[in-house]
Amino acid sequence: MADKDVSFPTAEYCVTFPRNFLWGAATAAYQIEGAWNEDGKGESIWDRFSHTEGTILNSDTGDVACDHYHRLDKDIALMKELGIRAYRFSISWPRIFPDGKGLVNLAGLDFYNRLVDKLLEAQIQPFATLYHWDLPQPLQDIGGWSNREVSSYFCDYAAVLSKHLGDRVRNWVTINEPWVIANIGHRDGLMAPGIKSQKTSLQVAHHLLVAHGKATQALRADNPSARVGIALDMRPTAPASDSPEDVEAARKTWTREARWYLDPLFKAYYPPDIWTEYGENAPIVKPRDMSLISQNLDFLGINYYTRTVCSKDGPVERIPGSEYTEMNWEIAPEAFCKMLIEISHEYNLPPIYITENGAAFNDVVTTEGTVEDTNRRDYMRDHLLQARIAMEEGVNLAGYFVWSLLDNFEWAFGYSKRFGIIHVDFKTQDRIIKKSGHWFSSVIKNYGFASEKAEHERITAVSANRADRR
Ligand code: GCO
Repeated sequence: MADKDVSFPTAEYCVTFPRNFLWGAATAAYQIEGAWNEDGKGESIWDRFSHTEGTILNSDTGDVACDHYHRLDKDIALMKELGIRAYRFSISWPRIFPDGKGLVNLAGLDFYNRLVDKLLEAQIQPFATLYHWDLPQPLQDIGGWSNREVSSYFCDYAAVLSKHLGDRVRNWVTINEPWVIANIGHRDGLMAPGIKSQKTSLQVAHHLLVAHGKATQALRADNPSARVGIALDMRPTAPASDSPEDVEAARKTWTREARWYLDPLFKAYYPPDIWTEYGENAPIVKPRDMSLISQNLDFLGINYYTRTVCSKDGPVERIPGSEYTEMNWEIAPEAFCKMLIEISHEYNLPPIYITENGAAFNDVVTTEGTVEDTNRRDYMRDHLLQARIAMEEGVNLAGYFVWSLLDNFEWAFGYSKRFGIIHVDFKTQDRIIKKSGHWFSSVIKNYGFASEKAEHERITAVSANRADRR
């Protein structure tokens, strides 16, 4: 393969993106902020979970994480240096409401006020996620997301943020990855709050969608120009063989994981076959819930990392010939393109943002103090290439946020998995922009990247083909 580093202006062939394509980076509060009990912040379910013996690899916690809470200026300066146009961060609910409801903690609000002001000063658009998994522990004590009342407290929390930040924050993501919250947190018990019940997980999933619907209304009530979306984790499936059993396993897995959210959001119903299969575990749904859930959205956020190859006996761990990241996730950029095209045909979708895409690799700091993560750069490049092909196929893709800005606390894996385009030394808190970060920066500046002739021709061919079909 030709050197992928060829600098853009001199490259003979290139992959270019529209001028208004939004380039961003993403993080989440518990994974980077630290300051877990400072300035009046309450305890979250992730504080409780990570402080419980045996839950997190190496007994790591997010107590300090990247210490971003105290290093705001430095981190925004790094984003500015990279030329990032938008920053997707999450707000820690227990910083705003230490008890989950009731009294607002002004110091917590002040932190996000400063963050937003400084981002705007640096000409970086804020994309605020309201819920990236850190529920206030007092709300878990009354049942957490399995208690429908929590969706009303979430709505109150959204209203407070809209009132205080809505004059400057235009883009809001309500809930991040409802499937993971419901299934890994409440069915498998591997993430906070560590519950193991299929029935609870399905009710939680429904209440998360209800909470999304209520928050959407609250965000728009005060600020009619607010743009609201949700971020879904999406793993397309492929059958391990042509056998009808494998094909059916792939279809069912996709229905349980992706359609279970896409159908209510964009068609106002749950997939009937899986609903029947869940039997008495199916969630309690109240009248009007489905219209609340399926309100028009301004964008759909998609978090994409990998695909699942399904056989009748379960997911296939290793596909011969495929490459894998440190998470043991197959690198599957073509499945990304295919999925974007398929869902765009099937659903009437608003513009899509890739709200997360990235990879964990074992990074090494060289004696020169650099991180030569060519593997991560290639991962991003290959996915961006496929994103660009999907756009030529008619997918309404408006932006791309890399996961993640910084190496951070990777949930049950603690600090053992590095996803950042900026390296963090967790002892000294020193930051180093990795090779992938420098590359991403050049992509933003140049609206694209140097490519091989074949890649360039592929995009031109898709484009011509589509024009013919019109
Ligand atoms: C998720 C979360 C992120 C993760 C990232 C890598 O997708 O699980 O949104 O917080 O860190 O996805 O696993």
